[in-house]
Parts: sequence; structure tokens; C-alpha cells
Amino acid sequence: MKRIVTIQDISGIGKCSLTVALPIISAMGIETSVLPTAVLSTHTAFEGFTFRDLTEDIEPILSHWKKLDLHFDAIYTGYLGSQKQIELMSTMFDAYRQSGSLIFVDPCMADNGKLYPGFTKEFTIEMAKLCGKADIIVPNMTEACYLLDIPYQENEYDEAYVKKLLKGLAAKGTRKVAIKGITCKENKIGIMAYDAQTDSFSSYYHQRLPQNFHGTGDIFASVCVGAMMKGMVFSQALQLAADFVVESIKKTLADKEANWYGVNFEEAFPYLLKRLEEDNIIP
Ligand code: PXL
Repeated sequence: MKRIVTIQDISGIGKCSLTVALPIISAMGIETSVLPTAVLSTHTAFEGFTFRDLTEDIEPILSHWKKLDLHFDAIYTGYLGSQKQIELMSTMFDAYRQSGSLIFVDPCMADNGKLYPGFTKEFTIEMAKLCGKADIIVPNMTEACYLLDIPYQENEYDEAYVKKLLKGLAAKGTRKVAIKGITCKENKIGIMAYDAQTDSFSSYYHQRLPQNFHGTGDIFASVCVGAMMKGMVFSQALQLAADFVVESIKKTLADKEANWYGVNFEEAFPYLLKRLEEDNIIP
């Protein structure tokens, strides 16, 4: 059985970060170890959230794990709560790279042209350096612009522009880059990706649903890293991740009592498992 360690916050309410990564990756038949970076009462789109920073616990946890001599098939980082945490992740990557762990970074820090509460320009600069040390990164369009330190454009761009962004991000050292939330095709939303090893681009578009939801980026990243562990190639993993997000949004739109703060991904698990079975990659 493969083992992924995922490093991100735990928000009690809000269906994001660890409360989606843990069930999704586990359901895919992969052992999921966790290192919480912070404990929040809710995600940061709620008014008045509490935030317990766990930076001080990270080093002792990592040194205990080193003593246990455990192997992680992948290290997946999401929402990091401080610049110090980025530094700690950078050291962790160096320590595990030799043993072949796939390093997957979702640079969770912004959406819709804006940084999430509490993040600064300095944080984005450090996050860009961390991304350069990763094998795979999956920013959204806003995060890609912050990582490259260029202004965010909402719709006024084309695929050639996104290709430049992808190459710019790969030039920082990442082997595989995907940008999600590409809206340059009418009524569609999609992902464009670049693999620097093969110098090839891929893209995948799907129907644009009428609402944006919180937590979908974390769901996308969790399925993507899980699918890579199951042996899917990058472009296939991106498609499965996008399809699962669409399915989760459809379940949410069909539920009159759905909550505003996240999607009903729990109801889309049968779809995910069926897709894994169809591709003969269930354990
Ligand atoms: O989904 C990204 C995310 C993760 N963690 C926390 C957040 C957000 C987005 O708002 O607030 C705490």
C-alpha cells in the first residue's frame, strides 16, 4: 500500500484542506499520514475564525518520524500557515527527496485575484521558492500570477498566455505544472499543464457550472496526487481530479440544503471509485 503524508491545516468546519484530503486519499486506497499546520474553527471565509498556529510542533514531529525511518511515497503540502512553515517544508523536502518521495505542492494562498486573509507578498515569494523544489505544483490562475509576480487577469487571456505562465513556473525548477481554473474558452473551465521532462503541454476543459465553491482546489489536489500514486500519468490524473470536482459540484447544486462553505464531495465517492475501477487501478 502506498503512503502519502499530507501537510496542511485542519479547519473544523468548511470542508477544505485535511478534512477533504484525508477521506479522499484514504478512499482511493492509499494510507494517509497527516501533519496539521494549524487548527482553525472554520476556514478563513467565515467571519471570526480562530487560528492555532502549530509551527512549533512541526520540527519535533518531523524528527520523530525521521527516527522511525518511515518512507513516504508522496509528500503533499497544501495550506501553510506561516513563512517559517514554508522553510520547514523546504528542509523536509531535502531530507526525503533522496528516498524517492514524490513532492507535490498545492500553493494554497489565493483565489479570484486576491490573497486569502493573513497572507502577504513576502509569503508568496517564499512559496514560489518552495514550488521550485517540487516535482508537481497545481496552482490556480491567481496563485500562478502571484508565484510569477505578475498582475492577475480575469478573462482577457488566451492559451498562448497560459503556456507562457506554465513555462515560467517550470523554469523555477518544477517538473510538472498544472494551472487550474482556466477560463479563456467560452462557457468552459479547465486545466492546462506542462511537463518539462517531455516538453509537452496538455489541457482539459469541462462545463462551467454557475457557482464557485470553497475547497474545490483541495479536492482537486487530493485526487490528483492520489491518482498519481495509483499509477496514472499526470494528464489522466488531472482529468480524474477535474471530473470528480464537477461531480461534487453537481451533487451540491442538486441538494437544496447544501451549505455555502463547501461541496458535497462525500456523495461523489461512488463516482470516484467507479472511475478507478474502470481504469483497473483499484488495489
Ligand atoms: O481551500 C483552501 C483553504 C485551506 N485552508 C484554509 C482556508 C482555505 C481557503 O479559504 O481558509 C484555512
